[in-house]
Amino acid sequence: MRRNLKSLLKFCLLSAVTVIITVLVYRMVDNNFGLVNSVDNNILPHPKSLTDNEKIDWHDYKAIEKDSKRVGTGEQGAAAYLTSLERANYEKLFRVNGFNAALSDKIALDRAIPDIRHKSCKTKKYLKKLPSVSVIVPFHNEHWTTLLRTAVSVINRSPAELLKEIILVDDFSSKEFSKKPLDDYLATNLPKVRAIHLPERSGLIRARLAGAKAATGEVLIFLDSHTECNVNWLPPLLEPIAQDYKVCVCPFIDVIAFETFEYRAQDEGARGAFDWEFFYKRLPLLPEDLKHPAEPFKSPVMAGGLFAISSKFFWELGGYDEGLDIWGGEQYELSFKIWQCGGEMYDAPCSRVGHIYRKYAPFPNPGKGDFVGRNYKRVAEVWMDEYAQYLYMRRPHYKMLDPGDITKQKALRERLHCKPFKWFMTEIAFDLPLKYPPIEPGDFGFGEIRNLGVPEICVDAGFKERDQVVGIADCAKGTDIKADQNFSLTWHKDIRVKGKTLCFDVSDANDKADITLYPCHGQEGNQYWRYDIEKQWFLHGGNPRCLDCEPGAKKLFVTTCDETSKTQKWRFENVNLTMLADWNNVGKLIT
Ligand SMILES: *[C@@H]1O[C@H](CO)[C@@H](O)[C@H](O)[C@H]1NC(C)=O
Ligand SMILES: *[C@@H]1O[C@H](CO)[C@@H](O)[C@H](O)[C@H]1NC(C)=O
Ligand SMILES: [Mn+2]
Repeated sequence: MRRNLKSLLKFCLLSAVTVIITVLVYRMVDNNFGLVNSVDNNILPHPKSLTDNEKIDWHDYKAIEKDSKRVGTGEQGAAAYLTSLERANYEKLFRVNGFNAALSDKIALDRAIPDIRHKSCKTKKYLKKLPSVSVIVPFHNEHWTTLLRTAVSVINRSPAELLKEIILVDDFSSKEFSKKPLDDYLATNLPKVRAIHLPERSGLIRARLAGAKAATGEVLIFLDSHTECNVNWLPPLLEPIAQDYKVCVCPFIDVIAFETFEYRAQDEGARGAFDWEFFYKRLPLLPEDLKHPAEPFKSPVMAGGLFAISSKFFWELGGYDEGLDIWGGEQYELSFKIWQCGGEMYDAPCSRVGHIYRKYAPFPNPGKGDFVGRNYKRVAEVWMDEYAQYLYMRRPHYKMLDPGDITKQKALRERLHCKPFKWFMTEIAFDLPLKYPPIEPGDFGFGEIRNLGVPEICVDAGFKERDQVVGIADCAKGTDIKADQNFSLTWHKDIRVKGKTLCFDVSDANDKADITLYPCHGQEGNQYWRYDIEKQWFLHGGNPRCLDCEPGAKKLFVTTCDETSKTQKWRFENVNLTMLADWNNVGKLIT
């Protein structure tokens, strides 16, 4: 009995020592990634308490409970409407804001919005020790209540101990309230919020820089001036930065409808990208991202307006290029810099922020010529190496634009030993060229589509618009009748009406289904077509049906393929045999 007790004690002691050693080794390894050490490289790793890695539930259940009970106009993110009596100001305010500002004035600044996060976000814990935050909100003539609602939502939905300050950067607004009335309002009602007033119109980029310079928090979070932060938005943005200060994190951006202020998701996430005219685009999530819907996933570029970055890393990267004017291209500049110069960028699905997408931009053109083009050229010249030519191919006048002095930016790239753009394209945006090829392949075929069973009949779009059905008509070739019978089978594997971005779309799975014109989405699916040159078939969809017609009824449709049918055979006026033979590889071309 005694012997047993002794050996049991020995065993316990041994186990305890093993556990302690394991924990210590784990902590030592882990310490090297802590923000505390990274923020100041001069301080050697110091022993942290064993609770440093502790995770806690950051939800503010009291506030959630209180929000759940709110009722009234726009509460819970429901669509709201003005009564006919309230519409007096509607037109005037809509015109200067690009959204329904009169309605905004009817909605509480602290309204509740629905918690639409993935359900696993609701039980997720985050590091107890997170860095402090400065929220920076640049604005130019933002409407009073949308600006204040932005600040109020930050305050109400952020842990007070993490939120150091909110800085509203007034970019030389001309609206009355943006000066003293705003300062007074903030001083009385929102002590954590202050406004800085720029002495001249500086543009979005320089306004953000001015805010960042004034900020004292460890992490900078940039927000647009008409946003609303959702439940527990802050910890998911901060944790990846606490673990590695060279990480930039973006929230999911939800939609606040410009007319009704309804709050809804735009989708369940996508990776940021661009096409070669520098339009912001999105790429699908990767299979491994889909397996972890509450975990941050890597994104090649940010949408631009909403992101968190450590102040240390932001300034190591030189902030934004100060030569960028007004707006445009800054999201690419910062994203390329982050990736190429040793950082990473993530989207955090559990952090959601609503944003009013305006109906139109209400501000006049600043009268500075093609400043967006000049910005793009700066970004291209400094960061994109040989890939810059693909932008210039589409916008040849960029070659003539003067990007200004870029020696400082080039020196920064040297100094930080930033990687080439080719590395970014092959490692981070590796699937971008599939969807947005630097050099677009030609068409598989184009011209008239003539039936072989009834050779005087051709496919005819009849000058129709979206959502209208495509039919057949007498072939117009060689006659002077105006006709709409010219189509391309593009490398996207869709059929487009010449001169329009309308595609042949079949959404009906019946045995006999209409073909409708719908804006081309380049995603195959409903718009996928293949031309089989041997059988002379136009095949639609992955479970293919064949293009067919009923000449008497003048009807065009897709139906089950039939080797013996004559009306299913079509002659396509011009085809590229090389491309057709290489069908499966087209669209996979990476140059
Ligand atoms: C049809 O469109 C192509 C370009 O897609 C053009 O080259 C061709 O001349 C057009 N054909 C007719 C008959 O207009
Ligand atoms: C057919 O496509 C190939 C590959 O894209 C291209 O090189 C060739 O010029 C095209 N031929 C014609 C006649 O357009
Ligand atoms: Mn905006």
